Amino acid sequence: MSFRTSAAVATAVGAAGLAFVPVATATPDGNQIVINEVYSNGAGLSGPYLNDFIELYNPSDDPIILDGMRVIVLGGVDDTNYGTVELEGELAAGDHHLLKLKNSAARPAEGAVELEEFDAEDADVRVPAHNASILLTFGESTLDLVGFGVTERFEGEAARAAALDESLARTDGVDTDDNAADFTSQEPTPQHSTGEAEDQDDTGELS
Ligand SMILES: [Ca+2]
Ligand SMILES: [Ca+2]
Repeated sequence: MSFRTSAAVATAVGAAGLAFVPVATATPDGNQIVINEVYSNGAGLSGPYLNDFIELYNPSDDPIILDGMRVIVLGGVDDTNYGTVELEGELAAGDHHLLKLKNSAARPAEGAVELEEFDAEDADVRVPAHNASILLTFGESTLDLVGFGVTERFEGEAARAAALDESLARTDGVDTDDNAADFTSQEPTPQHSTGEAEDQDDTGELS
């Protein structure tokens, strides 16, 4: 007799590529770090920032230790690994953590700027512009997953890729485990840690 539970779970997120990627668990209580914004147009001709970036958010009421967490960037079409960022430190309740990624702009848009304030930097990691999946993991667990464009890895339904001068951002930090419902293309708002708990208003701006 064999038990296929694990295999079925792995298949649900597309088993190719990584050995095993558990299904991201819903965070209806808002008690875990979420991927809050993904800007993948650093190499584009029209984006306002030269660097790709990934912004994390702590929607909970308590500080959360980031040590041991990883952000993994995978290409959507073929699961190419675009890099992993190892997280460290602590993220206060209601605060953001900004990962500054690669500046791969060959012909940057006029007025595009380098990200000057951020929490961690990895100039070797970039996010594919149109089709990608971003995983937030801790050990063997996937805490959150965002897939956009053509990809086999997503929650619920993959989000549509952002417009060429915009980013994909989560609405109000809420994670319903449906990427298409939770993320929209909007003007980029790279937010870094302030070290203090803050509130987000309805527009995602700090208040
Ligand atoms: Ca999620
Ligand atoms: Ca933001």
